Amino acid sequence: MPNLARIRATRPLERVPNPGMLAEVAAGLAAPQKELSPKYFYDQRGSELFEAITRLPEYYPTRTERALLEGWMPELMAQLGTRTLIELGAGNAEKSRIILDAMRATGLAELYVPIDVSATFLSLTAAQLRREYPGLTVEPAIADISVELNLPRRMPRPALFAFLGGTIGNFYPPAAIRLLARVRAAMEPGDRFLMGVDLRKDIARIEAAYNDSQGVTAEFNRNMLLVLNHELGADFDPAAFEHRAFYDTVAHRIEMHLVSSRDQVVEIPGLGPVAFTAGESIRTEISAKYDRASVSALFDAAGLRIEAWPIDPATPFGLVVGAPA
Ligand code: AVJ
Repeated sequence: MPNLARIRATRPLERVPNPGMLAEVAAGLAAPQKELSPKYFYDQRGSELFEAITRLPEYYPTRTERALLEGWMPELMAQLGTRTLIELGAGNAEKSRIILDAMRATGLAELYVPIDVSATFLSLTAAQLRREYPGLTVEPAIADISVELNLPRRMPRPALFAFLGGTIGNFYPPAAIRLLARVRAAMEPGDRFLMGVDLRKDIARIEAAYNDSQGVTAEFNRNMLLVLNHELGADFDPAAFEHRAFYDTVAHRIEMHLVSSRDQVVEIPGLGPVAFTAGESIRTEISAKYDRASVSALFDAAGLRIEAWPIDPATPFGLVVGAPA
C-alpha cells in the first residue's frame, strides 16, 4: 500500500537541461485545449509516484509485461544472440534485469545502454547494474527520446532496442512514427526492436487503471504542476486542479486532464499570467491503446515489420518484436 506522505520532493531536479521547456509550455498553454507533455511528470517524486502506480491492483500493464518478459526472453535471446541492449526510457531498469539475465545466460551480453531523461535514476541504476553484472559494460545515455537517442558510437551487434512499459502510448501517431523511424535508422540488419504496448480491451478495466481508488494517479497527475513550479518558477496551486482520466473510444486512448476547480490566474515568469476558467482543463497525457493491426500500421510507416507477436489474445498487454522491413 503506497504511503503518499512518504513520497515527497526531497532532492533537487536533475534533468536534461531543457532550454526549450518554457517555449514548449507556452505553446501548450496557448492552445484552445491547454496541453502539457507527459515527460514533465517525471522528477524524483514523479518517478516514485509512477513506481507506486505500477504496484496498484488496478494498474495491470507493468505486472503483465513483466510476466511476458519472463516467459519469452530466454528463448528470444537464445534465438537472437543479442550482444547489446539499448533501452529507451530505462527508468529504474527493473524490467531490464529480466532481459539482461536472459542475455547473460547466452554468454553474449556485452553492452547495456539505458537511455533516460532522468540523470538521477540513470546514474544510480548504472552503478548498481555494473555490480550485478560483472563483465557487462553499462553506458547510460541521457536523452529526451522524443528528440534524439544519443547512442554510443560503437555498439557490438546484434543489438536489441527495447521500448517497454507501453510508453509508445504517450505519443500522438505522427510523433510515434518519428520515434520508431529514429530507432529504425539506428538499426543494422540483424538488430531487433522489442516494444511493449497496452492493448484495446474492456473500457472499464482501462479507465480503472487510470482512476485508482487510492488516488495515487491523481497525485502523479498533479505532480506535473509542482514540476512547473520548480523548473519555471510558476505558482500553480495543485489543490485547485482535479484529476480526470477517461477513455476516448474513437481515438482508442486514455486522456488524463487536470481540471481547474475555479476561475484562477497562474503566473509563469517569462510567459505572464495564464487564465483558467472553472472547469477548464489541461491535457497532461494520452495513453493510446493498440491492437496488432494498429501496431502493424505504425511499423509500416517507420520502415519496420512485425516479426513476432506470440501472445494470447486474452492478455491485456502485448510485447511485439520488430525487424527492419
Ligand atoms: C508510463 C506512459 C506507460 O500510460 O500507462 C500511468 C503512464 N499515467 N498512469 C501509462 C501512466 C498514468 C504510463 N506510461
